[in-house]
Amino acid sequence: MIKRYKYGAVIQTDAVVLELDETVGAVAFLGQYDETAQEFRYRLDAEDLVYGLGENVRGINKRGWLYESRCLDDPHHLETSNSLYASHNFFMISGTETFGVFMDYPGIVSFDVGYTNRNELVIHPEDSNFDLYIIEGKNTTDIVMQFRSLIGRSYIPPKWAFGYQQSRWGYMTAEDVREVVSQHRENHIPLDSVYMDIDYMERYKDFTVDEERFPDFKAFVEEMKAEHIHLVPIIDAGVKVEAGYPVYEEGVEHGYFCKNADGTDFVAGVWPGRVHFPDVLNPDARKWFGHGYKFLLDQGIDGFWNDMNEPSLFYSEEHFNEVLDSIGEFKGKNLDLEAFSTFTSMVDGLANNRDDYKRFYHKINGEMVRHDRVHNLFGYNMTRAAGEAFEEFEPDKRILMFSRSSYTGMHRYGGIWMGDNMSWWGHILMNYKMLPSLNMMGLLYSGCDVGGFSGNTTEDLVMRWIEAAIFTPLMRNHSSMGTRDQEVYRFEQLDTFKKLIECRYALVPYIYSEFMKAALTDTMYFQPMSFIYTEDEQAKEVEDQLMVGESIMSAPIYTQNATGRYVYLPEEMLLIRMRSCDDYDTEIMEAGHHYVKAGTDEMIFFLRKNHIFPIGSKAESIAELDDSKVKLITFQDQDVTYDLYDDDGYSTDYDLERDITTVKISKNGTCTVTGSRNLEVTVEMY
Ligand code: MIG
Repeated sequence: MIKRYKYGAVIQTDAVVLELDETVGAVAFLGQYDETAQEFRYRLDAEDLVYGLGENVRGINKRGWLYESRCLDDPHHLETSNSLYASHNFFMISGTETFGVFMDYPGIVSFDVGYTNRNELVIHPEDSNFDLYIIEGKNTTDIVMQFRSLIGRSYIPPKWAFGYQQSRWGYMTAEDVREVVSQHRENHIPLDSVYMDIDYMERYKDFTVDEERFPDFKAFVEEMKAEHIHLVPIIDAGVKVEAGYPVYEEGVEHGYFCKNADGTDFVAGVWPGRVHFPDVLNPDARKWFGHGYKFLLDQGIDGFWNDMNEPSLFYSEEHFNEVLDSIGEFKGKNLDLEAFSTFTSMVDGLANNRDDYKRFYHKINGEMVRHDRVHNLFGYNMTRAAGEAFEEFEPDKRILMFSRSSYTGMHRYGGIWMGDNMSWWGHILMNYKMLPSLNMMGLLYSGCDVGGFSGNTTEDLVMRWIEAAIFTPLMRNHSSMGTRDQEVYRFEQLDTFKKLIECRYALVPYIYSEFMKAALTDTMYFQPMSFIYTEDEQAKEVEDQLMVGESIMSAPIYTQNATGRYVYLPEEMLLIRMRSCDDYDTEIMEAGHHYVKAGTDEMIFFLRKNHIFPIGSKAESIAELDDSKVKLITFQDQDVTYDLYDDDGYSTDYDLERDITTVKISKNGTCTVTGSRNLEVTVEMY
């Protein structure tokens, strides 16, 4: 049951798709909103767990930290960060009372989850205009499903986006991209796409391609398609200020950019230098910006990633000038600690300064709304611009789209990646823990920069990270300019990398099936163990193992030089230790704590008892995947069934009933297959 409470004059966020009547009176569970302090307070009992808040640092259980929903470009996020790139204001309390809360509010809001007082949760928005939804349900799974039905169905990418993907900021020319592709193809390392970072554009101008570095782009896209490679260009939020550049000229002419208080176009600095921000909160401007993607669609492009859309500001022109004016005062000064830090913070404070959010405006329903009031909606609406354009231009085709920033609602138009992580062992775990929290928000197509974005990586780190990401829908190796190269062919153990990536392709039948079922039934693909083993006290504390779909429990290794790891099994399970698609060993393990060995070239995961795990075979691209046969690995002592979903992978015509093949394996091992597909199966029974 979902109740909606309304406070003040709400600015429509379009997060929610269901229209619910307003409930009046004190809020269920949370009680009275304190208008003066602008907060809700909830007393946490010792055993209460808190789940949710989407993209954020720290644990799956969010207790013990202060989180602030403020979409922020923070490339060096640490355990002490309060905000990351996206804002997701949904959380659940599970314990003495079990319920979900969605704070539908477009401005900055903080969630103090037992940080100030360890037994208190405080929700504090910057102003008192919001919709609050309280969801009551049987358990966390039920609450998530209700929340998801409230916010609408998740975005579904094309099937090729489940392949292995290679990216790096620094592929400057078509030749560089060709080299990456041929290294993979010649070494038979599977690959489905190569990303194009900002350097493909003419001086960082959206919807342009540099003709010198990427001559005859359309033909190049074709050439890559012939190799089963999809090129995925980046689109940035800022539009370069440059006379004669059509996107700039059109935006100015129609008033489609964000404005200063005096009605002139707001100037910020980002990649291209001075830019204007397209006012994607204004439907006309959004439509116009979305139409920009057509330039690339027309050249055969079928995937994009949206960047810098928090929006990230290197500086605002106004603030920059203020700093320049005051900086002169420091000339000849004897800087003590205080003066020195004042000086450095003036310069450091130029980027992503909160005060800059008060300098510009959006046009919403004909009214000028200051940016700070709607800050968290920008990335969502940039991606929505693209999504609405895809519906218009390619209604029957799935286009890959994921964004860096988001707010609830954006999950209907694209997925997200987790932004700029570091090549740190600790970030394998940090990113892994975010997966179930993102799934709760409907962000099913997500993943992180495998191998780490900033800092120099190492061969073993990339290898362990690939293993950790083996079930992640978005599996993209990406790194920053200036860091050590980390395409897998750069390393000595190339053959091991090849085998591990082949495993990914063999797992795609399961990954895709579970992903699609989660998307079409508003459920989660990655779940905390405690969502399944609800009565298991120990499971509530496990933060480095996840349930993946209905059959698998994953347990990645994320420490340097480890030759194995501790795992907790809430029930008897089948260990699968995999080196390649056809080289793995298995072991039935009883419930409890174990130390499981796994060399750097091996990954481990577990099959739940009385569940079926379908695996396919290796392929060098998704297009070449043989979907006519699967091997069913089963560990059972009773009759079991599995619904294997598959479809054409490219069209938007999905049908849960039609596209399911049901396999049933009886206790004595006989297997029956029902459904419209001709599926050849072999059974490997334990
Ligand atoms: O300020 O386009 O998160 O993935 O490679 C850096 C260059 C801008 C940030 C993205 C990253 C991308 C990089 N971008």
